[in-house]
Amino acid sequence: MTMTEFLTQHLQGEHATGLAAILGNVELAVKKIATAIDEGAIAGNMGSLDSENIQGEVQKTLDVITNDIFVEALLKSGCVAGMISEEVIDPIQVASSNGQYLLCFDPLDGSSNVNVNISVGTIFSVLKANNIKPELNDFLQAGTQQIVAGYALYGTSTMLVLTTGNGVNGFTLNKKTNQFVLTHPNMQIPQDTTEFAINMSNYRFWQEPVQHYIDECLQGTEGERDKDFNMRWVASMVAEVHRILVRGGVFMYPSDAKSKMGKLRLMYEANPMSFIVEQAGGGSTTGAQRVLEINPAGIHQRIPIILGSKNEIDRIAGYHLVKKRKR
Ligand code: AHM
Ligand code: MG
Repeated sequence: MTMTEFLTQHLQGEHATGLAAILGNVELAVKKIATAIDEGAIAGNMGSLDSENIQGEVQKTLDVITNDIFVEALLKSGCVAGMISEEVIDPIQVASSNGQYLLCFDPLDGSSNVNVNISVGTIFSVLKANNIKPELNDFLQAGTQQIVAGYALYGTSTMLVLTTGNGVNGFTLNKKTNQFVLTHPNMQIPQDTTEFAINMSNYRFWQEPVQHYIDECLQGTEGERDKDFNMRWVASMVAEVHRILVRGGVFMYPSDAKSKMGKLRLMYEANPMSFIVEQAGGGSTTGAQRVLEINPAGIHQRIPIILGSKNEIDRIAGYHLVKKRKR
């Protein structure tokens, strides 16, 4: 079944027409981005630019190319009133639009991987526009308000994984037909896991609950957990979340002494991924709070995030709670 056929069958209610248009254009954008990434150095798409984004990170050539592809495709949907992107400081207002939706996206997540030919992704989410000419405040909605969230993974295959609030489905790009095909219906994250993903080089900066959890994992059969754990770190959140959707695991970018609010951005990284993970039966927390319930203070706000297999997430949240009680 193609993604278009799937959406025709599954999108229902007041949002069906608008979301079909938006997702059709997301699909087009993702195909174009996949081609730009595939062509890489041949098309002169590699390397960095002189510019920086709002987070002060040097922009890669592909950061800008992929942002432009996404904006251009979504402008065509006619349903989007405004957009925010990791690569653009202010909200993008769609001047001539009667659009009823807002789009939040990171066009190229994990872009430090691009020049070394490792998987990257695109993350997006759709909110209802309460205003035809949306201002910054109109975007500041909690993650529970998301109507759709998804990511594209440019890995060994190109995939699009989506939730419309009714489970999670994964589609693989068939390059022969140029169509996304349903290959991963109703994705479910196993409740238990023995795999974790965290940037271990930050160990000395973490707070005690995270250190405690990782210490236990490292002790394996010789410690409290009485089982050995495995570790992965791709440095691409999309690749880590995809692995967790396929075989379980925990992904963490927690708050630490260097970056109190963590590294990842709430509105176009943490919220869409948390929506997808919860829809697949997993959990997502800052340690102290469910990510989806946070009221954003800014469109580029950062947030600590710990997500994945439900029983492990509950355990880590429990460690944070114990620490809070001791204070
Ligand atoms: P980016 O949006 O600038 O690519 O940064 C987000 C990425 C995530 O995909 C990944 O989990 C993290 O940054 C990697 O961080 P680190 O450089 O500490 O490994
Ligand atoms: Mg990013």
